[in-house]
Amino acid sequence: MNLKVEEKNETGKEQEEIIEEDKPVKQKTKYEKSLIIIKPDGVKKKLIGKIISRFEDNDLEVERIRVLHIDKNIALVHYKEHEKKSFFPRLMEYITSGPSIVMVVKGENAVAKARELMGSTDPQKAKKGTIRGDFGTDITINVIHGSDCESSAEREINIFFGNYL
Ligand code: IDP
Ligand code: MG
Repeated sequence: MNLKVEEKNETGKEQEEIIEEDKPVKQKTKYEKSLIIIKPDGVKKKLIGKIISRFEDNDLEVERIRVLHIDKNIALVHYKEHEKKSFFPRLMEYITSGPSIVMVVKGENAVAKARELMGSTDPQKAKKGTIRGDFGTDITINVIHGSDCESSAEREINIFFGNYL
C-alpha cells in the first residue's frame, strides 16, 4: 500500500510524494537556523512577546537574542542586495530608527517556516494570521525580517552574532 504525503518545499509550494510503506521514509525535513529581526516598528508597537510566541508555538526555538539599535554601517551590510533599489533610502531610515530585536531561531525547516509565519513582504498582500498581515503598516514598515534561504541565514547570523555556528 502506498501513502500519499503532502509537504511544503522551500518556496512554500505544496508537493506530493508517494512513499512505499515498507521502505524507510526519506527524511525531508531540514534542521536549520534563521536570522530574525523584529524591526523598530515591531518593538515600538510592543509586539516582541507576541511575535516570539508565534515562533515558539510553531516548534521554533530562540537560540540567540539581543536588543540592538542597528546603525547605518550594519544596515548597509545587511541590506546590501537592495542598495540600488528606489526604496533603499526609506528602508535605511526605517531600520535605523530605533532598537530592534535580533535573534536566531532554530528548528525543522526554520527558514521556510519563519517566512510562512511572517507572510508576504507587503502587509496588504499578507494573509491574516501572519505577522505582517496582522501587524504590518506598509510595504516598508512591515514589522519583521527573516532570512530568505540557508546561505542568507548563515551570512546574516554572522553579521549580528559573529561566527559561532
Ligand atoms: P523580505 O523582507 O520579505 O525578504 P525584501 O525584498 O528582501 O523582502 O526587502 C527587504 C525589505 O525592504 C522589506 O522587508 C521591506 O521593509 C523593504 N521593501 C521591500 N520591497 C519594497 C518595496 O517595493 N517598496 C518599499 N519597501 C520595500
Ligand atoms: Mg529579504
